[in-house]
Amino acid sequence: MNLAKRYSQDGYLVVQGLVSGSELEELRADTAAIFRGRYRVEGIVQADDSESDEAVLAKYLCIHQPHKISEVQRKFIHHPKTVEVLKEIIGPDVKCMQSMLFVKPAGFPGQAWHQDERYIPTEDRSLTGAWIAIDDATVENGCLWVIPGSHKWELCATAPQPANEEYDGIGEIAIGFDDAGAIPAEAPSGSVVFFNGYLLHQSKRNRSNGFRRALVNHYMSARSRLRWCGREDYRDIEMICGVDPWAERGLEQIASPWLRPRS
Ligand SMILES: O=C(O)CCC(=O)C(=O)O
Repeated sequence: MNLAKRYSQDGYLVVQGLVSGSELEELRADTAAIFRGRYRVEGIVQADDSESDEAVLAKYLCIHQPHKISEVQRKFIHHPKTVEVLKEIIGPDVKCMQSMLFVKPAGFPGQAWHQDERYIPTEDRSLTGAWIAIDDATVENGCLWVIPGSHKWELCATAPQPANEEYDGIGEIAIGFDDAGAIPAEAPSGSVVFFNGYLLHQSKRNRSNGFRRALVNHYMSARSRLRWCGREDYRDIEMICGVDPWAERGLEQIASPWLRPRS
């Protein structure tokens, strides 16, 4: 079965070996640089030379929109092999509106069940996450879990997160669905997990001794508008391939990087 057919059937794909060893090294080095304070980001404390990268990274869960400050992170939004898959599953015209760089150190919590389209709503259900495994992502260290086929459902209701030792306890959890079919999407480093914005997914606490680093970039069809962040059409985008039918609307600078709280 080809990639597009599998994606449309299951709502997600794990494509192994998309990112090379040297590219992963570059991502790891830039991740350390970001959290050591090379780029000025509110909340990131300038690391002392005597502190190891591990000691520095152990303080942080995730930074949103790192491509706004780092050319390395920005380059990975345009990663050619990732873009080839995006063209197959989204179509010829693709734009990107978000990046998130997870460090997820040992003991840090996961993200409760949700559907990304609830928060980043497209007009054509084209929202797609491309989740680059920088480290091997396993059940033990808190990989993604997905419900195959749930991308064909509508948006679920949500409720405030109840106390649960797996999650960060912040914000909402999707409710009113059967999670009996949930499976882990384990991904060796260098894999990319592509998942649809309606797909129910979660991650659990990192119960290993190491980090679970992942760079997640979010894409959608450039043909759809994006009602997001108070805009009728969010135009702080990067065109990835094809044509921007709304180019006459111009581009805006809206997003700046921010740290996701641990709990
Ligand atoms: O990587 C994770 O732990 C969660 C990622 C996620 O939920 C997302 O990208 O929507």
